[in-house]
Order: sequence, then C-alpha cells, then structure tokens
Amino acid sequence: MTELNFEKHFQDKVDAEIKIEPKDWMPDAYRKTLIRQISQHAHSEVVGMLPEGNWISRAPSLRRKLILLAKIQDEAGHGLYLYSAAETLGISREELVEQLLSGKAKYSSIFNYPTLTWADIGAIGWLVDGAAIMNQVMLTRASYGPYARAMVRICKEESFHQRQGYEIMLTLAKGSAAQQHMAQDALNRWWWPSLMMFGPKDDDSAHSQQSMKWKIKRKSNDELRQQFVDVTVQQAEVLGLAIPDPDLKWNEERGHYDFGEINWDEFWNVVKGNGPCNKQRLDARIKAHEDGAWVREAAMAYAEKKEQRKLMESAKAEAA
Ligand code: FAQ
Repeated sequence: MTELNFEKHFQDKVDAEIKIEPKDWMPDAYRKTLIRQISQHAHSEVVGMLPEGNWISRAPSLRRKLILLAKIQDEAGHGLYLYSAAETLGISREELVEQLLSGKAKYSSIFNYPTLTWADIGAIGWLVDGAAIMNQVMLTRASYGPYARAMVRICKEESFHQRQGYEIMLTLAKGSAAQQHMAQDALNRWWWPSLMMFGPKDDDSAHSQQSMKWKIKRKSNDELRQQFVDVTVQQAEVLGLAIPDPDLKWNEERGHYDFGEINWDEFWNVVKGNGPCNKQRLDARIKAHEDGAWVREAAMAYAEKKEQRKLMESAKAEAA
C-alpha cells in the first residue's frame, strides 16, 4: 500500500468508529497530536493536585480532610493512566516529565490560580471538575483506544469530585453570612478561569478542526463551553449564588444562555507562563521530582538486582 492508501484506510476506520490501537498504522501528525493532548492532560492532572493540596492540612473537619485526600490521590491516578496512554504512542515517561519540568509542555491554565479560602476547594470541585467532565465525557469516545478507555474510569471519578465540590458549596451557601460571602467570593474568582479551561474560541483554535476530523475531539471548544454554562447557571441558582457576569441572559431563540466576553488576554498570558501561580507550580513540581530521585534510583536498583538473580538462577539450572 502507498502512503496515500494507508491514510485513506486509517480515515475509513476512524469514520466507521473502529478504534485505533497502538500497533495500528497512524499518520505521524495524529500520533503527535495525541502525544501533545494526552501528555498535557496528564500534566494537568498532576499539577492540578497542587492548589487543592494546599488545603489538606487546613480542611475544616476530619471528614473533609479524608475526602480531599482521596480526591487528590484520584488526580494522581488520572495522571498515571494518562502517562501510560501517552507511552503507548512511543514516547517515554522520562521525556514527558522532562517536557513539563523544562516548561516546554503546557498544562491547563486553571491550575495557575491560587486557592485563597476553603470555599475555593468547593469551587474547584464544582466548577473545575465540572468543566473537566464536560470535556472528558466526549473523550471517552476518542478514536484512540487507550485514551478513550482511560477516560471512562477518569470520568466516573471526576463525577464524584464534582459532587463533593458542589456539596461543599451547598453547605457554605446555607451557612452563616460569612460562609455565604466566602462561597460567592470563590465563585467570582473561579468562574471566568473555568470558562477559559475549554481553550480558545473556535476561530482561534489551531487544532480543533483536524482533531474533530480524526474524532479525537467530538465537540468544539465553544460548544463544550456553552454546554457548561447552560448546566452550571442552574446549579448556581439552586445555591442562591450569582454568576459574576452582567451579560448572562437566557436566549429563547438559541435555547442557550448568552454570556459575556472572556478576557482572552488574561488566558494567553496565563498559558504563556505569566499567571499568578505559574512559577510556584513549576517550582513545586521540580522540587517533588528532585526529592523523589532516591525513590526512582532505589526502584531501578531493585529491578536490576531482581534481573541479575533471575539470570544467575537460570544459569545454575542449565549447569545442573
Ligand atoms: N490551558 O487548538 P486548541 C482536570 C492550548 S484536567 C492551557 O483549542 P486543543 C482534572 C492548546 O494546548 C484539565 N493551554 O487545542 C482536575 C494549544 O497549544 P499547543 C485538562 C491551553 O488541544 C480537576 C493552544 O492552546 N483537561 O481539570 C488551554 O485542540 C481538578 C490552542 O488550543 C484536558 O487536558 C488551557 N485551558 O484543545 C485535576 C482535557 N486550552 O498544544 C485536578 C484534554 C488550549 O498547540 C483538580 N484536552 N490550550 O502548544 C483537550 O480536550 C484539549 O487539549 C483542549 C484544547 C480542549 C484543552
């Protein structure tokens, strides 16, 4: 088969909803796009532990602390499934980590904002996990098998995370005036960055068109953002909290909420590394990687020793 035939066969499979698996032929650009997206996603899960980790020691009760710990550990697990999915495309874990630590690889803009009060933990679960699920449910049907399968489990866990965040918000919103104020303040600060998580407007999205043709993405950035606004406005109403957008209005004709313009300068500024916590987040990951060097060395030494023992035993068995 010529290269063109391979391409056609590949696209026919994608169109017929047959999953692409690691050993199947795939265009180089498809492989590159997947490595880019899956690794950015993995990095986001791992860096995403930091803002919430900031509140483990200050959770308001033992019950809250246990739930928060479990949630953060889930995010680490998501990172691991996703790094493994990326590795099936022929890139090593070391390379992926190096790309994050050197600042070459992106991770989600949302994790460069600070968590100032306990209500931020509620807002992250409700809005950030809520936005993540909206995007990831579509990814359970991604054309690349290992990515789609990893997403199924991740979505189940994110759904629990979203509910725990909403329950924190509900408790605060029904609490004292000071607690209600904290909840509103957290919503004010997390609303717009959550909308930015979906990525640039469709007209400015460099990869969307091709990724949709390859069925990696099934919906565009703007479609998912709109879907998120539509469900979240109603959830805010139940909480009795106000979405910080004077232009938010139900549009009968469209059957959707209209909403105000996102501050795209802020978005690109954060993506380029100049957000409020970019430096702090990267420094924390670099430190964790350096502090963990002895664990990696010990694990490698153990694996080598085990291999040597196996070789010696088989040599002995052969000699006997
Ligand atoms: N932040 O052409 P597009 C979570 C970049 S997981 C930073 O539209 P694409 C769980 C984009 O990479 C959250 N950069 O790109 C959790 C590209 O740059 P490049 C993460 C962004 O890939 C919760 C350029 O802009 N989720 O939250 C962002 O088609 C709580 C052009 O953009 C995923 O990663 C951004 N927000 O669509 C954990 C889901 N948006 O690479 C802890 C998988 C765009 O050319 C606590 N990813 N960029 O240099 C996706 O679905 C897609 O990659 C999009 C972007 C939709 C994010």
